[in-house]
Amino acid sequence: MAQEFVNRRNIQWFPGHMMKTLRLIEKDVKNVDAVLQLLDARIPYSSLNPEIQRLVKHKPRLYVLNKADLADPAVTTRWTNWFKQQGAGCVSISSKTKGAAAAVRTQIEKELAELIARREEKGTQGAAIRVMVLGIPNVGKSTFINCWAGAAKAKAADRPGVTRGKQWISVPGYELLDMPGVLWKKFDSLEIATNLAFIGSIKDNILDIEELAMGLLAQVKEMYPQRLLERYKLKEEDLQLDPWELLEAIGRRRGMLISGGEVNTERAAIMVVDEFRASKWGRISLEQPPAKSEEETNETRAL
Ligand SMILES: Nc1nc2c(ncn2[C@@H]2O[C@H](COP(=O)(O)OP(=O)(O)OP(=O)(O)O)[C@@H](O)[C@H]2O)c(=O)[nH]1
Ligand SMILES: [Mg+2]
Repeated sequence: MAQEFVNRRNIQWFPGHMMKTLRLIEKDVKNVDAVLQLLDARIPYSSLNPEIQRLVKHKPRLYVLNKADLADPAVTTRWTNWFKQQGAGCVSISSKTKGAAAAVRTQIEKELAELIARREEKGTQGAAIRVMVLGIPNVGKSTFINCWAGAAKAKAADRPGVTRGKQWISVPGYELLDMPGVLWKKFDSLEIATNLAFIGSIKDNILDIEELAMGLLAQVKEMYPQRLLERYKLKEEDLQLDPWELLEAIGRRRGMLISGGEVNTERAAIMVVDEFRASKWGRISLEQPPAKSEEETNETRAL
């Protein structure tokens, strides 16, 4: 449902610098001990980049569901269990919270127990463990590193494409490698593209903001209808409106009118998307882990 509103035209979301980043990852991954793959807790599956998977598959790795403070906690628990059932290390955190780095470090040390033991044997245990931090744009890689460092060492901001080159950051016992965020060339489905757009991993200026807002409303209306009703003081029957009319109803509620009493749908759309991203609708997960029966029929991305 939501997909039909976004990505109808050919969106150029894979600029040249992302190709460069993939090459950089391929080269530098040889020089690190482990990889942290940051995923967005609201869309763990859609934020799993198959290109990154391919490049780092031989390395010890840990999946980190970041921005868990924005996601539905019950769904996040189901996701971490799902990853563990697949035999993958996984931890959920909010990089805006103290203690996030400690939770990840404990898990890394579990994943790397063998390496650490080998170093102790060789007497090189003093050497810092090198960890590459990877993920899609805007997932919070630099914020996570800053959280670990306890200082704003890497540039971070609320838009995709902030980190432009690699940067090593030293913390006690570790060297962390911050990398630019990267997407992949061909999304498996429109649903994945749409989810990435909703959370702000694709640059907004190449998207149609009204389409984005309508897609989001269509999806959340199915999953968390109550949240929309409460936030925008809508009536139950408003949920029957089509997404364009719903956007208009929300704009009208907020008094976003232009001359002639028409709704300024662009302003309303910007507000809708901003409020979702700022978690004003409450904690929302846009993706659920596959049910057991689906797993057998669906092609699940190998972890
Ligand atoms: N609520 C919440 N916001 C977060 C969290 N982690 C990061 N952010 C916010 O997400 C935005 C993007 O963070 P960055 O650290 O710049 O993301 P990045 O992955 O380094 O992005 P690129 O360098 O563009 O690939 C910033 O506004 C952060 O404050 C989190 O756990 N919870
Ligand atoms: Mg960054």
